[in-house]
Amino acid sequence: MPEAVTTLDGWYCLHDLRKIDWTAWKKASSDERETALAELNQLLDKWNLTEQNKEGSHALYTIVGQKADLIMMILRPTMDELNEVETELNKTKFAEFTVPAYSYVSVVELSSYLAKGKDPDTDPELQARLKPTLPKWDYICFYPMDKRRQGNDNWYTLPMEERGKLMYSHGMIGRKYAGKVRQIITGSVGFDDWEWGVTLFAHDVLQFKKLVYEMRFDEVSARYGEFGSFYVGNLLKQEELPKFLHV
Ligand code: 76R
Repeated sequence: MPEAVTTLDGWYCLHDLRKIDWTAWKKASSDERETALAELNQLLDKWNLTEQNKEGSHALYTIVGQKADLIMMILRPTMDELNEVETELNKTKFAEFTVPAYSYVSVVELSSYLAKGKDPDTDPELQARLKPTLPKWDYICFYPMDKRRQGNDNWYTLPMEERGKLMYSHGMIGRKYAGKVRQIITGSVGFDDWEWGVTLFAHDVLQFKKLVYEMRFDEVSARYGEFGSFYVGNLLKQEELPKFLHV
């Protein structure tokens, strides 16, 4: 049996995608809308504090296209805290005006194909990658993916050495985008319907297309990659919420 790669696992992650029920929002009284916005702001203030204290992180983006209107990516040290955050959000007045679109549960993951010989509990670079403060770059791209398990194209029957070589080539392509695209890989085997969540952040939205396209020609993606739906969006700053929600 091929050896499983060891993974380093960091903060737990929820991608919470929602549509806004604009009809209900428009029908609501301005008092109700104000309360909803105030409660949302309170919650975001609390999350900001958690982020400042390095006890978690979050990112809020609007989604382009009909799959969703909003994406919230939330990181917390435990699955319990993640669940609490979700429930707290669901209890707000604002949540009454949202409709679930998609959600994804995973954990920040670094595989040890390339990073060897460092102590993950003390190494500051590894710690920063396992418990990241999410970049508030202008654009987000999120999609879930699997590694194929079919006939001769079975990632999980490849020897470790072969997978390591393929991942090296994958990493080399990725590195060309350093500073342009930041990727956060979250593992979801046993947690959700796909094996990984891929979250990318960029200053220039076109870099997502360039990176993902270039990777399609690399063997890891060309031969072994299976992909779910893609969600792309724009940064939604807290101070922009009133404008976004204005009707
Ligand atoms: O973590 C590292 O920097 C080491 C190299 C590396 C690993 C181990 C790396 C680098 N990735 C790793 C693991 Mn990746 N990555 C994806 C996608 O769309 C596609 O074709 C695939 C989706 C993108 C866009 C991407 C980007 N990566 C993984 C894994 C786990 C595999 C496993 O364990 O079997 C998946 C599923 C995955 C998928 N990757 C990079 C990037 C980028 C931009 C880098 C370079 C990071 C840098 O060096 O700054």
